[in-house]
Amino acid sequence: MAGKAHRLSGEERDQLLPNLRAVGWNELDGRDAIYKEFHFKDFNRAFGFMTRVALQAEKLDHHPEWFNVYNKVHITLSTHECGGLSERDINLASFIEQVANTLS
Ligand code: H2B
Repeated sequence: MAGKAHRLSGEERDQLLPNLRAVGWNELDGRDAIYKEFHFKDFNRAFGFMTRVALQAEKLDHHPEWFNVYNKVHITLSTHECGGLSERDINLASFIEQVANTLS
């Protein structure tokens, strides 16, 4: 990944977060991270979604914290390197939205 991650400034958050909030991503209480719960029709869809996200995460060297049971996938995104939200999380969340929209 090129460059060091930096925590998003207030101004950057005002610019970047509204689109994600509008599709269900929320900031966590007590931790600088964003969170969303995805529900699919069945486990095959959920796991297909996770597979596609996993391959992209590996490519970006930026990995989700996630939890799966059957058709549910809960995802938290944050950047350990800077101890909070960075542009990497925004980029991964946008990719995740694209994948979810083709599978749900
Ligand atoms: N994923 C996330 N979500 N945050 C990170 O800071 C991070 C990561 N760092 N994946 C990467 C891997 C780092 O540990 C490796 C060594 O590049």
